[in-house]
Amino acid sequence: MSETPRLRIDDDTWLLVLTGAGVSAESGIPTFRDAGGLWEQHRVEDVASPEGFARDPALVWRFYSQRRAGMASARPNAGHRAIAAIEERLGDRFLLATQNIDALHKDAGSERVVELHGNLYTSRCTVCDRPPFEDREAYPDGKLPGCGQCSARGDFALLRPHIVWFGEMLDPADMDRVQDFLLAAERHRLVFLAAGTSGAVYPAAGFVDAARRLGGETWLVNAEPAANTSAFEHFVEGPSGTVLPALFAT
Ligand code: BV8
Repeated sequence: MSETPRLRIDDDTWLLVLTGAGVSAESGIPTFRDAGGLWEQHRVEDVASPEGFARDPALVWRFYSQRRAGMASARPNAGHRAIAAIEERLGDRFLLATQNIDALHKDAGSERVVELHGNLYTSRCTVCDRPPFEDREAYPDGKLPGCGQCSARGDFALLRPHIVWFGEMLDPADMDRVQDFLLAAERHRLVFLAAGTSGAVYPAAGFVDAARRLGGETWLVNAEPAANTSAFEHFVEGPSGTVLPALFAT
């Protein structure tokens, strides 16, 4: 593999990292759009959309319960650890926005994390105003989990994964956090690095355009060219578990 170009991180660098399913691939978690990926077994509309959930909630709960069960043995890889280490070095000049719903960034020690698409281990009630809560249960096939607060009142209300599905808005507070970081970074040396993402899903796939408009330096680390590779100044092709530690090396 050709020598990895050096990403300059200096005292004025503000680094925004965006990750996708590819950074968890080396931890054994299937991606969405690679061969054998999650979407191969399912139509996106059926398992990651509110319409699909309304049509067949048992199928959606089976899809997310399988992913919860599949995560049990997963551990962070060197890519996750490299991202946590650069956060340690940069402090509030760093922010991680992840499209991933697994816990591997937090398990690796990342703290300044925006979970753009939600969290696999969180559920919420489809009826009452109970805040989203931790739920690690991989429900048995066909089980439709109900809200404990609603059932205490004698009502059955279906739980849903606290996930942003296609056609659903991302949490405005999350988007504001990314936007505020970019605006604060404008007065400094902004670097935007995306890793392990096909660049297929918006609004995350548009972050590179926002970074460029603000004069930021842009990097893509991916196993193959992504849908928006041309928007990046630098493209380093390779596995994130190898490339990120090299790229962030002091
Ligand atoms: C929204 C659920 C407002 C959680 C997900 C037309 C134009 C523009 C936008 C739209 C449009 N029509 C509709 C939209 C909006 C839509 C969208 O972008 N659609 C796309 C498909 C066109 N977006 C939305 O609906 C978002 N909401 O915009 O609201 C709105 C509403 C309606 C209409 C317009 C606007 C909500 C988006 C969130 C959807 N939820 N998932 C879950 O189950 O996980 S998205 C899903 O895809 C996952 O969250 C995943 O994170 C995300 C992106 O996928 P990637 O992470 O990139 O994974 P992928 O498998 O694709 O790629 C992995 C990459 O890694 C590959 O390139 C591979 O080569 C690489 N790789 C593999 N191994 C490695 C590696 N790289 C490095 N190292 C390795 N070892």
